[in-house]
Amino acid sequence: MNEAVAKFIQILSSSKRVLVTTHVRPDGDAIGTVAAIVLALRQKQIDSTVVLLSKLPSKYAFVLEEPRIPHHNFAAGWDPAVNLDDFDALLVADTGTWSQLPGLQQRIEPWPRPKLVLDHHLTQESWADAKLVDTRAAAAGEVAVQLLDAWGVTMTPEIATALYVALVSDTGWFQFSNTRPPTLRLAARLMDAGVDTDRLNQLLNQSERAERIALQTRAMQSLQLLENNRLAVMTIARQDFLDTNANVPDTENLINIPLAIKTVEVSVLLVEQKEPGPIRVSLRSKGHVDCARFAEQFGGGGHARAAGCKFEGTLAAAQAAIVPRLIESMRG
Ligand SMILES: [Mn+2]
Repeated sequence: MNEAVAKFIQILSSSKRVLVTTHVRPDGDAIGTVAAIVLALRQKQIDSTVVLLSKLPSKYAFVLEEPRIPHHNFAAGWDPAVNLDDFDALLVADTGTWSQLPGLQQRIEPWPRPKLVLDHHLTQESWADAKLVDTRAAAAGEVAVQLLDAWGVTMTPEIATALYVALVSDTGWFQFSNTRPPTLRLAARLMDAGVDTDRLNQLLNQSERAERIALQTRAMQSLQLLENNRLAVMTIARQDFLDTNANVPDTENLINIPLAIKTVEVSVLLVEQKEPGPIRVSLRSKGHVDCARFAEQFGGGGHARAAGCKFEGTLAAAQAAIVPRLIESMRG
């Protein structure tokens, strides 16, 4: 057995209660992986509580709500109902960096209990007591399966559904280059375990709010094609959220739209937050530019084909700082 997996099992099986969390602005992989882990812990008679650092996106609410997974939202600060003394370990899924866990570092760093990181991102820090990181995995959900299988967890329809959400979210329904044969074999195994894929397709792809489509229209109207149509730049301003009545989670996947254009190699989306705060910059590449390396110049990170960073300043200043640097790295 993999050493990290063994350490995870040793720490988790000697815990009575585990605090489980994931990165800010959780996506389907984050929520699905967290749900699968909580359900696995439940099977092992280990109690757990989920803390989210952002509001649970309504699209993914069913993943936690259907199996009645208790969760707290820390978006507005630490919920006093969650007392760290009540927990024997912390498990962080789908990130390994404090910057993706705003508000947790001060509380967790001095906390003398084991901290576990289960992740598939390249950008990592070394504060965890045990790390199960597989950067080849398309989703953190794939990494979670390594743990669940080694621990002898039964693949119930509920766990399989949560993991399927994780997989489809990070692979764009098995379209992105991170989809490997093991990803598809796992998907088949999850279907065998009882996933209703048609229901998930309707819940995840055919349940959009009209407000989101209105925001998408605004983003697409902002589209600029630079460098002989190789670089796509889209912006969303605070006013766009106000005019369309959309929310920050409604920006998910917008960045992928310009990649439909044949000539586009890199897509960048700059989002001015609804509340005062830094500009959020997302990057996607078809392969030529390493997005993670680029984002690291601005204190961000991620994967080669998908990364992000934050920029303190106005939307225009962020655009002026980032776009010329991106053009430079596309020429380099
Ligand atoms: Mn992920």
